[in-house]
Parts: sequence; C-alpha cells; structure tokens
Amino acid sequence: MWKPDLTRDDVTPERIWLNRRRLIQALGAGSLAGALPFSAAAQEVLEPNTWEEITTYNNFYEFGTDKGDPVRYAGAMQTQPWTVKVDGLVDNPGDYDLTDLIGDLPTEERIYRFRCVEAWSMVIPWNGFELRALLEKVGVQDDANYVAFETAVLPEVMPGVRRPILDWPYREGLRMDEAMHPLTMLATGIYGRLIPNQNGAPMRLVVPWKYGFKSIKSIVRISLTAERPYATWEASNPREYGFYANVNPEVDHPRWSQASERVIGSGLFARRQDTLMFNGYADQVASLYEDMDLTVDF
Ligand SMILES: Nc1nc2c(c(=O)[nH]1)N[C@H]1C(S)=C(S)[C@@H](COP(=O)(O)O)O[C@H]1N2
Ligand SMILES: [Mo]
Repeated sequence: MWKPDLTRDDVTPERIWLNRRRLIQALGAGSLAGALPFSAAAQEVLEPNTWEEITTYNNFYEFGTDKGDPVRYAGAMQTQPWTVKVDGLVDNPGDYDLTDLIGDLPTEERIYRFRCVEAWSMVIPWNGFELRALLEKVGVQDDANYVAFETAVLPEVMPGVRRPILDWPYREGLRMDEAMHPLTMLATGIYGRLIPNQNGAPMRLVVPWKYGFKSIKSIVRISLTAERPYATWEASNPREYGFYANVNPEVDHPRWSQASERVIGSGLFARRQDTLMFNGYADQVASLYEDMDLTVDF
C-alpha cells in the first residue's frame, strides 16, 4: 500500500536488502520461478545499482541540465499534498489528491534495467504499481487510444523551467497497448523508500523497454486521448527522438551509436555492455510492434 509517510526507519538497509535477494536466488530460481509473475522471474539475474548511484546521477531538466542539478535543487519541491488531474476520454475525470487516487493500489517491487538515450544504463529496484491498475480505476473509454502525461511546472523551486531548455511542461505519451502492458508501472518508491524528489516524486512513469526520457517524472496530469499526444523530446527534435523511443541497438541516434551502453557505477574504467533489443524485454513487448518498421517509427 502506498503510504505518504514512510520514514527512514521503514527502510530496509541496502546491504540487508541485497543479501535477502541473494538468498532468494540461492534457493533456486527454478523452484520459485513457476510461482512468480514473469517479471519477477526475469528479475533474478539483475544486480541493482546502489541508492547513491540511482539518486545522485539524474536527468530532470526542470532543475537544470547537469546530472547533479536534480539532487542539488529538487529537495525544495513540495510533494505533499499533490494533485493529479485526470481528464479526457475517461469515466471518472477530476482533480485527485494523490493519496485518494493511488492509496488503495497495492505496491510491489520491480527490478528493471533503465537505459537512457544518452547511452548509459542502471538497474533500479522500483516500488509502485502497474499503470493499468490506475487506468482501470478511473475508467478508460472505448475511443481512448493514447495516454498523455504532464510534469509539474514550479518556477519557484525549479531553476530549469525559468529558462527555455525545453517546451515546458515536460510531456510524454504512450499508445494504449503500451500503457496497459504489465511491465509499465507508476513508481512511488526505490529500495522500499519513498521515491526521492530528484527521481520524480511523488509519482513517475517507468517504461523499461523504452529510452529513459519516456519515463516522465513528478506527474500532475494524466489525459486519455484519441490522437497521439504531444511529446516534449519528439517535438524538440523529431529527427533524433521518436515518439516510440523503444531501446534498439540497431537504430543509432544521429549523433551516436546505440549499440552499447556505459554501465553507471562501474568506476574509473567505465564498463560498457551491449545494448539489448527492447532493453532486454523483447519477449514481453516485441509483439506490440510487429507491424511497424522500427527504423521509421523509432
Ligand atoms: N519531467 C521530467 N521527466 C524526465 C526527465 C526530465 O528532464 N523531466 N528526464 C528523463 C530522462 S532523459 C531520463 S534518462 C530519466 C532519468 O530518470 P532518473 O533520474 O530517475 O534516473 O527521467 C526522464 N524523465
Ligand atoms: Mo535520458
């Protein structure tokens, strides 16, 4: 259950958390896998990045473009109370208090690969729930084909939005089948703690098979639409950033290769690894794009 009032005392220390996970692995993925949902079974091999790495190397341009700007400035953002507008082709539109909107949705942990379009990657243990659960709660109407999201614009505390870095508010969108996919989640925590502001508190999207920029932070609006919605990075440079933004080692960014990625946390001699098709989630999501030319709809 999502609680807005978790404290540091509620937290599982990272080392205990990791040991517990290794124990589960040692017990044998084989015996457990059958009982677990597919995503949990697929998690077994991933070794998460540290809390420190995940929460100090961030992209959140509302607070500035430097990787250290979000942790430097985002602490000033007030995330309680938090209102989310739900509108468009939905049965129950409204301005919801976040706790009313998601307080009864059971949270779970998902350890996902996270691949930025800038060709770096991490592994992050998110806490949250499937986006699908929220959409079903508010009631998706038949003519809704897409879900659009918006981030807060708070000039008082966000140095970045006082400058035309991007066309604020930051906006993103998903096709309905992507939004309803069981891998797509809304995250409210990391390592069992409330998600820090620099990672998109109090609630951010996580779409693990897409480049990180699709995973929009600090959401204040969710709209159900018939037409494909505006997406900030696509609009800023459609030649470089597509609406789909599926991780694809075979389709390079015009200015750099997407075939491999720098592993954050691998130290001075930064390890690179091959980038996986759909970021390693091809078995679960490739069928969504069967009829598409991925070099055109990138
Ligand atoms: N509102 C908003 N959401 C955003 C961004 C941003 O600048 N503003 N950056 C995106 C990019 S490019 C990435 S890689 C991820 C980074 O998430 P993290 O800092 O939690 O790793 O957030 C995405 N969501
Ligand atoms: Mo990114």
